[in-house]
Amino acid sequence: MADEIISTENTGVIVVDVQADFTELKSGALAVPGTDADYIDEVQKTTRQFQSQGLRIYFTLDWHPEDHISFYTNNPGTELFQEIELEKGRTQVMWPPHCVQNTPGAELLIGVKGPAETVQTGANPKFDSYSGFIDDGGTHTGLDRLLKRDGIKKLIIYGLATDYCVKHTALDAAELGYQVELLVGLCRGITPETTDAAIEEMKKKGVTIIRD
Ligand code: VGL
Ligand code: ZN
Repeated sequence: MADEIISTENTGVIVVDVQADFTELKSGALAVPGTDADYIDEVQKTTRQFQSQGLRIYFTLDWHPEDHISFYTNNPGTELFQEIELEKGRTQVMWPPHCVQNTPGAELLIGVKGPAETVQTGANPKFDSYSGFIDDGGTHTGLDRLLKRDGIKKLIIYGLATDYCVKHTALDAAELGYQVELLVGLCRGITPETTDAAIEEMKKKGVTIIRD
């Protein structure tokens, strides 16, 4: 698979949030279905292959403080997975506490031998950030700047979760003018319905969906 996709040196790879709390393998707080050892092995293998072909690797990490707004435990009276309106036009799903900074749940499960960049998201307690590029308050994470510094024009994206961080990262990438390919086989979603809808939306907005 990796062989036919890659040809240029201006291609980057974004591996989205492959962290302990999102996996069944580590009995994570917000484990995404289908994230067993085989899944992690495949992400690991493909990512290393891309790197050995000369592509630059960018990892995003969900990286929340303990008092993050997206945790239902920080919003008294709310229930798990409820969607609340924080302010006019800004909704927030109530997630279980996950990916708390510097805890085992936030651990990145993919390692590469060569250089890679890591971009943290959701570190502001007041704003969530499904996108690896821009948080819900409009603040840039620095990912776009790194990609521009490296001369990246095309992005290969995969990881967790298809219906949240992968979707928003891919949509923002397309909107920012990158050519985007989504490797669906290396993505897992939280629910089938939102995952299907996310893939449709990405396709509609110019993301090339690659199924292997
Ligand atoms: C994510 C829910 C909450 C994700 C992050 O990485 O898709 N989903 N925080
Ligand atoms: Zn999160």
